[in-house]
Amino acid sequence: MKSLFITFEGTEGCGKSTQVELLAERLRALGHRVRVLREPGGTPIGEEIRHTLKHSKVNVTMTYETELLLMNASRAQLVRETIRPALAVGEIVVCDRFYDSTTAYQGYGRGLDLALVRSVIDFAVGDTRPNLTLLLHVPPEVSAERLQSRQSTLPFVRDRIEEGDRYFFERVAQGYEAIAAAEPNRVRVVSGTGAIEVVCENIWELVRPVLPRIGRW
Ligand code: Z5A
Repeated sequence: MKSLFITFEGTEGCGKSTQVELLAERLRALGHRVRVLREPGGTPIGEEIRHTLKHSKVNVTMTYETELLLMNASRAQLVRETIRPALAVGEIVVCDRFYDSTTAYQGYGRGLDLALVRSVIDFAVGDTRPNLTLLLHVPPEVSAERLQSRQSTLPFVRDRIEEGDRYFFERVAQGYEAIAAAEPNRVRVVSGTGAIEVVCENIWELVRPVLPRIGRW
């Protein structure tokens, strides 16, 4: 039975969530069974961890080490509770962020030792690895502009990770560049600055060749 595991990555406001939904819609229209997930979160336990990481009142004292472990606790649960069972029955799993986010944010952004970060990730995911990772690239000013216009339409909710300074987000962006350079076959960089439909088409060109054939396994 063939399955496919696709992850989306990028800095905030790059358009991941928008493109995850569009891709899932397109795949379902072709008859694929698709599971859309997000990190941190995606399971009841993971969603509680997400709240602790992002919005909880007590998270102001959270250390970077705790952040690393909580991200990967959520991930370990998601991999075993949802991703592996879905892949085992031939579903296409599309996940909004996965372990490259940890390398970029906790490794490059927070400055935690990269070898240590890698070993925590390895423990959390084992051999469950994405077949294809779509890294949406937008310059920081586009990211900031989109987040600002979105925030102006929503009630304010404090998010601890978004409180990082400009240098933190610059390091995260450099981290993504390094990840893409290290694994060019898995990690494909897509410009996220064009119109939503154009980005969607560019993503489709990368996904189409790796799709499992329906009904032929
Ligand atoms: N994190 C971590 O540190 N370590 C980890 O291991 C993991 C995560 C897994 C999760 O936040 C946070 O956790 C994130 C990384 C960290 N922190 N930060 N900062 P999240 O899940 O709440 O949010 P996010 O992943 O950062 O994504 P986002 O901010 O929601 O943005 P997005 O999904 O990339 O973009 P979007 O929601 O699709 O689009 C943003 C807006 O732009 C929206 O109004 C769209 O309508 C608009 N948009 C989208 N595409 C376009 C185009 N092409 N043109 C114009 N406008 C567009």
